[in-house]
Amino acid sequence: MAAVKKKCVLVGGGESGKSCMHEAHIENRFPKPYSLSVGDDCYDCYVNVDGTRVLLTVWDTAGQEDYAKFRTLAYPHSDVVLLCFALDQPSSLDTITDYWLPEHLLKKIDAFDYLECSAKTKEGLSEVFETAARAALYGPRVRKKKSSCSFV
Ligand SMILES: Nc1nc2c(ncn2[C@@H]2O[C@H](COP(=O)(O)OP(=O)(O)O)[C@@H](O)[C@H]2O)c(=O)[nH]1
Ligand SMILES: [Mg+2]
Repeated sequence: MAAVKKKCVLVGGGESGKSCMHEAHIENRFPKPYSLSVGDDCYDCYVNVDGTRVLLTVWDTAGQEDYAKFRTLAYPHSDVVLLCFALDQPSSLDTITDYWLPEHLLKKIDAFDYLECSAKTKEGLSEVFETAARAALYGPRVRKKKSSCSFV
């Protein structure tokens, strides 16, 4: 069965767990020691949703503000953006509305879904990428004029 190609971008502050989530998903291991992402890293994975095989290219970006110009190069043609924050740092959730949505020029969140996962225990991990593929396939719940990209 031919796969439908979709692009997924991970954004969120430095240390929100993006790289661990991405590595736990592809390598099936929790990375250590801590490594700082500086550039964009991307990988392909196949996700089956509702009978459709999706080839999801996932871009892991660097969250630090210093890398904003570099990071935004990853945004064009995204089908879905995963807005990440650390569950054990509630203040990192504020950065979703204060920093990450404005960087995507959106005024309020209209996310396709909200999910929690652990890169360490793998709990909820595959559901994150299944939902990302589903959001990429079906598009935003309410289609915006300037964007056909979904946010999770
Ligand atoms: N307990 C726990 N720690 C995590 C989890 N995911 C990431 N971390 C820790 O959070 C820190 C930042 O993770 P990292 O993936 O590098 O964040 P990034 O900067 O968003 O890519 C590291 O010290 C990780 O060990 C998780 O699911 N559970
Ligand atoms: Mg990282």
